Amino acid sequence: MPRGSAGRRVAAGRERLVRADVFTLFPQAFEWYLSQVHVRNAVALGHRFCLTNYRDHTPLSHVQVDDAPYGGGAGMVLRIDVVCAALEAVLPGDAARLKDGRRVVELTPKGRQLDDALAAELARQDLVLLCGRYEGIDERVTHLVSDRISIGPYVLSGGEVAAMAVLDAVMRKLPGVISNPDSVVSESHSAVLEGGAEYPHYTRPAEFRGWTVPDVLLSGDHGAVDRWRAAQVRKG
Ligand code: 6GU
Repeated sequence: MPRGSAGRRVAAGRERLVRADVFTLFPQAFEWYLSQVHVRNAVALGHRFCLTNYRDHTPLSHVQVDDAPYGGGAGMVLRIDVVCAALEAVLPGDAARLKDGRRVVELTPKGRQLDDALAAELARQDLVLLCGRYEGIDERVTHLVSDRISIGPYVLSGGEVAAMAVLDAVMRKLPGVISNPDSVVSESHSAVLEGGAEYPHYTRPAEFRGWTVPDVLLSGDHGAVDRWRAAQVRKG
């Protein structure tokens, strides 16, 4: 792969460009995340991140997006007609066919838990992330999605924080996005480390409040440093 003048990898023409669409009632929640340097790197390479507010495309009056649950009970449910209208307003074709060419993901605590392998899988195709709020999305969303993903065994107030976790894990898998590609390959939990944690990092000062840095890291012996790091990874 060619390298840019700053030593950064630049996308070769054959690199696939990914489009990630996020559907949410709270697009402003993503502003900080999308301004981060890694995201801007990805956009500069030609990847796209598109935010859509369900509310901007609702076919209902009074910008209604949710409704009381059939059968009664607490909370409100995001309507399936509203979700379909938003999808069909910004992506081509029937909402139920979108999953044929891309991963369409509902963020839900009932989903499959995100891990590194799933992030790598998601990075290979265009991505649509559907965030729910309130009690979630009408269960008929199952007709639209290829995946239901959770980020862990706890309940969040909405899918937005989870969507950012998914986006970030996926984006780091896109070639050229991380300036130093070695940092992606050796990163925690990737297959190279066989699922183990990354080795510990230290920087200056070498001593602070009596807290020291392992001598081997100050030794200048790169072979010894590599062996120490490998041993740390194995220890987990
Ligand atoms: Cl994806 N959504 C919500 N609401 N809570 C969660 C989650 C998702 N993953 C873990 N907890």
